[in-house]
Amino acid sequence: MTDMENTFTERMARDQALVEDYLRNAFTSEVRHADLQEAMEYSLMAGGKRIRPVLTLETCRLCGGDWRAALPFACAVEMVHTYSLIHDDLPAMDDDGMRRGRPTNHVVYGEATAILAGDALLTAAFGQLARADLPAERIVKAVGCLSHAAGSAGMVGGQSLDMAGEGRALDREELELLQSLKTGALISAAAEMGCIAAGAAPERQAQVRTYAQALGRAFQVRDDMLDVISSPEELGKPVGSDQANEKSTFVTALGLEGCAALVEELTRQAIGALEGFEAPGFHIWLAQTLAQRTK
Ligand code: GRG
Repeated sequence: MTDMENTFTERMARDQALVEDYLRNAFTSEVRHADLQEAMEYSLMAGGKRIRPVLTLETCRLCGGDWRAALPFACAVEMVHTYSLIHDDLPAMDDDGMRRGRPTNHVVYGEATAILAGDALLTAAFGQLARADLPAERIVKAVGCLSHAAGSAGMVGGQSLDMAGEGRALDREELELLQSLKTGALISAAAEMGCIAAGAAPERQAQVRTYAQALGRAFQVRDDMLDVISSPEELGKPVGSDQANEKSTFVTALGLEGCAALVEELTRQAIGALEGFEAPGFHIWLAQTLAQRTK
């Protein structure tokens, strides 16, 4: 590892620790039912990679903002992401038993509590936005950005297409649309909320969107590859589930080699979008690192 890579790895670890601390203290006295609070914290504090909140913090910094003020935005995105994972694992959706290296929420707390824990995390996310120590105008923009990305025009819409497409082969175009909504929209919102927190110019936000959309696509293609080439120990969830469920993925569409080439090309595109930023080193490193991730 070069000195530069070491520095970025440390910076990522420091950002992740900030996010962990903030999330740990997010619900202390508000939740009225101990089981519900436990279920929310069980999934939220289960050791996810925290890529989305790190992207918010680092993009705020990239745009010259005070990244500490972006922490509530960052953690709001992670709450939405965690809710989506809890609901995605439910018997009515993917019916998965393991996530983030532990039994899924509904396996431990039952379906009703898992649904409510997801609902409460989604709602709490918007409460977090309201709490940010930033100008009201930026908070309003962040509400618009996150609700658009998480809702029927974004992640929920993608999940709905996914459910509707079960049992038949999707073509490349359908797959791209589904994944750009299901996974890409929230990743893009995570980065754009960093721009919003920093009060960045619209042109800068547009560049960041291009970066994050390419990053999100590469992330999803790599995710499909990992379901074939990784192990349950590494991923914290079963592998081979796409094939077992006869799902259309980028691997079924392009093969493993085609996927590797696409991840490389998308990573190049992501990095190319950063031209003109003063210090894009972390974002470049992140794109390169995610392209080779093993979990
Ligand atoms: C239920 C509304 C609703 C949406 C579900 C996110 C999602 C939509 C489903 C998850 C299915 C899945 C495995 C998608 C692949 C990409 C992805 C989002 C992986 C999980 O994100 P990571 O790798 O997870 O960032 P960690 O645990 O590290 O946070």
